[in-house]
Amino acid sequence: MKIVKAEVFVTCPDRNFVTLKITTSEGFVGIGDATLNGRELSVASYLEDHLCPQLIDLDPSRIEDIWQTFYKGAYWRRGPVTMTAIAAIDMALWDIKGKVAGLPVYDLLGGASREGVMVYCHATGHSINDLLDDYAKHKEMGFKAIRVQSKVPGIERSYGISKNQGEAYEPAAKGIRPNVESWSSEKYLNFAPKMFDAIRNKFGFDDHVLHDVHHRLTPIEAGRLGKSIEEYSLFWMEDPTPAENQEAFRLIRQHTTTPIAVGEVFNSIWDCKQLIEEQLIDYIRSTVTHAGGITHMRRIADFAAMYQVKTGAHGPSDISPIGMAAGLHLDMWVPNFGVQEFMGYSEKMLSVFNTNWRFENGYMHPSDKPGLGIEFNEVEAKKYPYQPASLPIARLEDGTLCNW
Ligand code: CS2
Ligand code: MG
Repeated sequence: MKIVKAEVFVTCPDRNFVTLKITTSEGFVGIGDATLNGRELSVASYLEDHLCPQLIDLDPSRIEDIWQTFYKGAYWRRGPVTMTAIAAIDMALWDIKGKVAGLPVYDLLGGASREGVMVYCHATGHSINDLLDDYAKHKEMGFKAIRVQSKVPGIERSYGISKNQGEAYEPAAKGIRPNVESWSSEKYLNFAPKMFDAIRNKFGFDDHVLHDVHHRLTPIEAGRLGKSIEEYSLFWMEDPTPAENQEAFRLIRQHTTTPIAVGEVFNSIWDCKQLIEEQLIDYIRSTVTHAGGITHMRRIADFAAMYQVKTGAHGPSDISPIGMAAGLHLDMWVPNFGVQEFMGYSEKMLSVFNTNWRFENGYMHPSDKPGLGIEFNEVEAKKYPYQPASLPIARLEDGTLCNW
């Protein structure tokens, strides 16, 4: 069997998604997610102008050899654009392999290690009271793990809070120029413990409560935060400080036992090697879509298992349902599973991606259909052309550019 066609589709049902479709000489079709929020066209071009022409006539069953060829053969290795492009090809080839074998991808990886994948949702509020209402709503929906984010008094617009209470959150605003949001670590550090205190006082300690700091603190501030919220027993505090300097997490570890999750912006095992082998983190957040696909994410997960680090994959709505489906297959197999983020998708998004996954009582299952178990509707996709969109930037009160 040979690859005879490799096509890239950029569509925008409420937000931009990039999809790769690989067709073989025997009519098997595989699909992969190549979405990189705010840089979609960069990945689309990397695929269309460089990798797709090289795919023609290759044997689709040789997933590892194709992965190695596009990783080592690029010379300019790693980076989010390169690794997202490779990931899309990898996902599509695993999808084909499953369809040829008549098996779901998690079965090809080694079979199910659990009955279902525990997922966490997002509860947000423009005030602590709004957050408590949104938390109760998600608890009612059956979620056992809930991420909490609230608007911080005195900070007008910052990560994780939609413009109007209750509307779906999409960080990338339409248009080529990023929105400017604001930040104050001092206001946030004084406020955060009150948020968790209100959640635990009202709902108790049975649920898993998570929180995303989103790279915005210095290491010592992150140590202060972790220490100040230990009594609330978080499942994790995420991205407490930027992770380019992996040893910065040694300082956080010296001050707090609050578990740490990092890695959604990572794209290879090298980005997290020190964090994992020094056990500076408890969960690795890297995803199939941005870290080289199932083939590379499986390597990262196995390396993490040696150090008792669990997976906690990124799962915002700016990873397409194809990437989510591929991630759920990995989650079903991976022995050192922690939790899977599931922000959810709009009706319009799901009109383009026909999923077969199941959600029940806080757990998800990718489906037992052969391959990834998801279909891409090209006719619907054509209704929603690409729209330029950019992630925000953030500035301190004195105007200094800071981490968003
Ligand atoms: C966030 C993401 O879900 C998360 O943990 O960090 O929503 C992130 O801000 C977006 O994926 C950026 O596109
Ligand atoms: Mg995050």
